[in-house]
Amino acid sequence: MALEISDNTSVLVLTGAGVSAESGIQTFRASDGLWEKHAIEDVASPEGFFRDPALVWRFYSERRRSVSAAQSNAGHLALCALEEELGDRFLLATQNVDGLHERAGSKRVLALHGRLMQSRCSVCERPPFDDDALYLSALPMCARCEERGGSGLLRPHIVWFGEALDPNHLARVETFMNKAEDLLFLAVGTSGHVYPAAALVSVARALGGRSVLVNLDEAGNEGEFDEVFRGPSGVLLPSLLDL
Ligand code: BJW
Repeated sequence: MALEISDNTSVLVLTGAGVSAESGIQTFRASDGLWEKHAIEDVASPEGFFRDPALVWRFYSERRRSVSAAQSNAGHLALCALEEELGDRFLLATQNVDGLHERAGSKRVLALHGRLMQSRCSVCERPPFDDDALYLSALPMCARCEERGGSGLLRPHIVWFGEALDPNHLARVETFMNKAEDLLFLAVGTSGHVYPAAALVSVARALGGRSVLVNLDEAGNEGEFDEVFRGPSGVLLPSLLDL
């Protein structure tokens, strides 16, 4: 069964780790997921980073390594094909930091939780820059700070717990939803446990939008969706989007 998408429908897609699972990227909350082997407060909080930056850099370096070897899957490609049809009536807000949507060809992408293949300084205002290096032993220092006699430590360009998402991203999501004549909110591969992303479905509904979830397991906010399709996104998305 295909989703109803007409000439005036605008589609806001929210993706999570599940959409990359079929590319071999580990999710977070599965029994064999990333949070099973790593304490969230150690590797995904600013406090954890300042306590043990070497541990955090090892965690993100290993993830850089596995993402470099991965490829986009049929779910990423289906969303890319939908964007080609809808143009500006499409927006993809992803919680994933792996860049696989862009590698599939998606263009209107907001990386809500940052980008794995970028770093930034933990001290100065130097903007985030592309960086796929692995820091498995020595800690990386900020060249700009060093030029000025300082010693800022580089950190991954990731939004950790307790840190704010880019307000421009949230503003763009809000504007997109407000402008939509007929809004379809489509969440894919996300457990619905992490905010503010998990609250977008209720915003869409409050604006009169339809909401659809495609997920393997039951999500924390599942009751808020109009329709739920259970299964792998790489199989379900191509048929739901009639591609
Ligand atoms: C498949 C599949 C297949 C598998 N096909 N499906 C309101 C209430 C309560 C708490 C809060 C609140 N507002 C804010 C908070 C605090 C906090 C929060 O949400 N806590 C909760 C845990 C309770 N939020 C924050 O701190 C956020 N910041 C914030 O709100 O700032 C406010 C602020 C304002 C001003 C100043 C300062 C602060 C930041 C959240 C950052 C999240 N970061 C992480 C880690 C970093 C990124 C990284 O390292 O990669 O992002 S946490 C982790 O969870 C990661 C993910 O992006 C995120 C979501 O996980 P996701 O994608 O849902 O993955 P899983 O594994 O949980 O689920 C995968 C799903 O896919 C499963 O359901 C499977 O079934 C399914 N699946 N295979 C389809 N093939």
